[in-house]
Amino acid sequence: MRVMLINPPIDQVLEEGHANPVTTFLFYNSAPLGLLYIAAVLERAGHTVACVDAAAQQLNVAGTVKEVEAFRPDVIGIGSFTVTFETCKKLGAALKGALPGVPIVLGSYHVTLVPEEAMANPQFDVGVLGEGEHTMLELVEHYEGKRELSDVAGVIFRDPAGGFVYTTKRAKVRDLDELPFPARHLLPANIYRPVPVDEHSFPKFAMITSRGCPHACAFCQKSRSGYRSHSPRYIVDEIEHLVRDFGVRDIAFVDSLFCANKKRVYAICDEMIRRGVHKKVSWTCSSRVEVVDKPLLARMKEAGCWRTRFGVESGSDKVLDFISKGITKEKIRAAITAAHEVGLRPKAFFMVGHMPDTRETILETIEFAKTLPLHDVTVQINTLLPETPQMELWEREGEKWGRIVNQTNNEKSFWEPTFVPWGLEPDELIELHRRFYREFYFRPVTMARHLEQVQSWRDVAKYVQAGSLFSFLFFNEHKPSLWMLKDALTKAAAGDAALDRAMAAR
Ligand code: B12
Ligand code: SF4
Repeated sequence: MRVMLINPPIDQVLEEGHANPVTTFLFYNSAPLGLLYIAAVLERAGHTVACVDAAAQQLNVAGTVKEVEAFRPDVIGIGSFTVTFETCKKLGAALKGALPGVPIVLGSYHVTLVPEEAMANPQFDVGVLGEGEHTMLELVEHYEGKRELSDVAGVIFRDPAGGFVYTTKRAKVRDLDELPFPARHLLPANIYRPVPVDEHSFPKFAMITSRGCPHACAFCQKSRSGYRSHSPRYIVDEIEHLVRDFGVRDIAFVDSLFCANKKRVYAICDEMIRRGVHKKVSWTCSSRVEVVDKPLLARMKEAGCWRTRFGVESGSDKVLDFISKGITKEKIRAAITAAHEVGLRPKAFFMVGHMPDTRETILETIEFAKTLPLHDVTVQINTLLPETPQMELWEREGEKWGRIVNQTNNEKSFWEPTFVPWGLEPDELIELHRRFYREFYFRPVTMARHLEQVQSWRDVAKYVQAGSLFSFLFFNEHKPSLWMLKDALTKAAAGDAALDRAMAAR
């Protein structure tokens, strides 16, 4: 069968100006691996698959429909993110209008988290809950007439008599190594550009080496989601495939938690070094602060790692405790200092607007971040998403903690307030969020750490891009105008052209 898989557009976000360019950049920087794993499993079974990443290919709804029509699919699958769900609904309706006989399957995060709300939209025929590889394959078999819909585990559909039907729960893929590598050949490789400060060498691809997370941070949808890992052999095989078939020189391991335990990380590093891939690619990964120590970080560096990203979230022990982060300021300092000392250019993720946050705890967090030897930070505004421990708390204790100020899905981009703790105002939260970036980056020590990295014109182009993106945070108060957005992206594109020329000259 002919199957079309789509990562939906983000045009509504752009049209309504709800996202700033930093957010917009986040939508383009890595291929949708979940979709590509499904594509690979379908191709292995002999189906013909095409993919559209409308967000990265900058297609609007009409442009996406045109691509789909040209492919003439028998089945369409669309991934659903909360922040893009409004556009996803529009796309589903437009596709139903254009290709009324073609079933549309909705998968990924949003339908998994709020199945009935998502499937109340009649343009979607079936919803896939959780991991999609085997479910989508069986659904395609159903549309071929080879099995009943009720025999496909892990789906939801509307009952013609009213209400919804859930089939039996789909077990998570136990042995990840049984999966083929994501079908990256189905999407153009050159459309994905890292955020400039996360750039090291090109081409840079994303890879997943594990799924799920055993921890239970209050804000996170991966909380208590179980943990499974690919074997070091599979991981290094995939790296070799990326180097051989795509010329990849840098890899972002985008697992929820790459450094889940020391043994796994040592085993991966050992295999990389044994097979010599550390001489061909560099890489970055995520970690919890309590998992790593200096010898492990040094081994990672030896195996090609150039950056570790740590989930820090707050600089207040009181807040860290409340969000069940399971770490302290002392542990954070130890891990980040060790990473810096071995040359891993540590980056940390923070959030402002946690339920117990006050102006004081946020200022404490900014001050704390400035005392750490960090090279970069990402700061987001806490957003209550379904199926997170903090959403359960909100549902139980609600207004004890604060208020919801924005309700729609497309505001849940993590860059504008949707929930505001008592004692703070939405504008104040925005101001503190922008202030965090300003105070962190506009310091001689941070600038010096970045200047040390400038070794070529390519690096200069990179920092021009970064500057044009960050200017929104520094000089524009709330929502950027589309003109500024266009300007920033044009400058980024000019930088990209310079990078392309540099790559071609290699
Ligand atoms: C890599 C990544 C990205 C990449 C690529 C995104 C993409 N489209 O795949 C980039 C950097 C671009 C990105 C951007 C954003 N991300 Co992001 N991202 C991740 C991350 C770290 C890994 C995703 C991944 O590859 N997982 C591995 C694959 C194998 O799993 P999977 O994606 O879940 O796919 C499986 C199922 O979901 C399902 N499935 C997926 N697609 C489809 C499609 C069909 C048709 C079917 C049937 C099934 C199906 O089957 C897949 C295979 O089993 C996750 C956290 C995590 N570790 O999972 C966050 C995460 C997905 N991102 C999130 C968010 C919020 C964002 C952003 C809004 C930015 C932000 N503020 O953080 C944007 C929006 C992006 C967009 N609309 O495309 C949230 C999603 C929350 C939600 N309810 O929507 C997550 C869960 C992080 C979190 N804990 O909050 N992200
Ligand atoms: S924030 Fe990180 S460590 Fe915490 S539950 Fe989510 S993925 Fe796990």
